Amino acid sequence: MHVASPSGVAAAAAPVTPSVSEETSAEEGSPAKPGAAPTAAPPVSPAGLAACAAYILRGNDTGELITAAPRLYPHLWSWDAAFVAIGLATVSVPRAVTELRTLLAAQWRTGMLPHIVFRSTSDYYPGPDVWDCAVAEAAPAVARTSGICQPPVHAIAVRKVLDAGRRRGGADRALAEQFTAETFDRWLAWYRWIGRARDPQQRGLVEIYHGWESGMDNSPRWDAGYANVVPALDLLPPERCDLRFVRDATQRPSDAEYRKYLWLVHQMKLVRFDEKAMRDRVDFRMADVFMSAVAAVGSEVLAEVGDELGRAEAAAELRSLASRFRRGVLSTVSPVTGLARDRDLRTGAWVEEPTIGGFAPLLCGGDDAVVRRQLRLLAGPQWCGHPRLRYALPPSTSPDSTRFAPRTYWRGPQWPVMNWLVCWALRRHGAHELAGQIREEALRQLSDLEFAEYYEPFTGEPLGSRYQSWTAAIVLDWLLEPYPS
Ligand code: 2M8
Repeated sequence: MHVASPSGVAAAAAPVTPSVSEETSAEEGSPAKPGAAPTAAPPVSPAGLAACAAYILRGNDTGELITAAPRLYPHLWSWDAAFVAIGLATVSVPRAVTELRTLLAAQWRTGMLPHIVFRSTSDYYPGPDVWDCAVAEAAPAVARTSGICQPPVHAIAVRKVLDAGRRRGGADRALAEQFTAETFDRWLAWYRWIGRARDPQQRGLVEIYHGWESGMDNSPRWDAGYANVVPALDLLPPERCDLRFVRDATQRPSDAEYRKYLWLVHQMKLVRFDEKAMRDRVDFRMADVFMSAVAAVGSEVLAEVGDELGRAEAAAELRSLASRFRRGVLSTVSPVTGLARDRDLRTGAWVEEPTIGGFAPLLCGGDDAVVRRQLRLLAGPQWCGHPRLRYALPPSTSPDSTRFAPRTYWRGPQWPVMNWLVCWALRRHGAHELAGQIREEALRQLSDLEFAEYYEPFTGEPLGSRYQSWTAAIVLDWLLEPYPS
């Protein structure tokens, strides 16, 4: 990995508290200037950066919930909420607990945590009326939600909230411990659901029926799967809501992709979101290796919490789930590239595209030789050490891929939240040096104060939404959590 230049955050000479200017404020929709060089990062102290991050979360807080972004994503997204809680835990344990409770209140009777929990008002497509989850037997009565799921990172958030409460002591400790004990069975039901409903044949691989479930919506990981999705109806609305807020359409999925996304929702609705029927009737069915790794590590983390609560039986069950998913992930590793691979369950074909999803074994571990090879790959010239990168951070798709698109969403840009997750996993495996370098580079990138959803890897230009909640949240964790240097 090329050596990180001195951090703009850590090396800032003048501890200037940054103010958010009109120009950057809420302009998720600012017309993009393709190829424009980013402006120089303003000098900002760690305290200033953390204050800005907290300010952004405060701004995105509707009282009901913290929206994933101020305008582009005006609702609660499942895995965003987990990362948001991780950040909130550093500044307010009670607010972090509330966020997780809001998500849990929308849990389906099956145990599934839905990928979106909708607020009462909506300026997002497809909104609750399109999803129409009331047709599903298992949908909750108290909340309007989508009918699919997202990666189960939530146990990490529960762990972080518990640790933060214990560190702070007093009422925070009492609240965090009470919350964890009281909700443990709800989280357990969620991981059980993943194992039962999404890995019915116990391959150790999570099946998904929509790219949205992966959280990496239009990644080249799903191109083969989407090639089989042929909409019989054109469900695209006359105006794409998302393009009102991100006006450079190249940063978002295309209309053709959106038609497929909406067609899959339509197909799911026809079978009333019944999990068995969805498996057979929906045109998209992929084994998602990254989500499987998240399921493995999430189950493991929840098992550790279970141990502390004296829930030995549940902990053993979670550990066996974790080892099933770990084995599944390792079974997909290409001996040629060293990367883990998704699989199209309709055709049996492996997906060979080099994307960040290929680093699934770094998340869940399980084979030291595979992990060592992945550490070298991650630091090497196809990834963080690519000579053209402005910041030494993993792009969502390797720049060496023919499908790499530096401005397009999950097809190339660097995602701060992914950097955080990779960093967290590296620390868990004891790779503190590489984790420290990624943290430092990521904070340098984020000292532009845009808190963008994703970044152009060669220029560092902020892309997509600005003031994205999970971006602000991970900044808080990185700056306020006591990490080894
Ligand atoms: C993006 O996905 C939503 C659909 O779920 C969208 O594009 O409208 C993804 O980046 C996803 O991972 C994320 O959870 C969501 C909200 O940040 O936005």
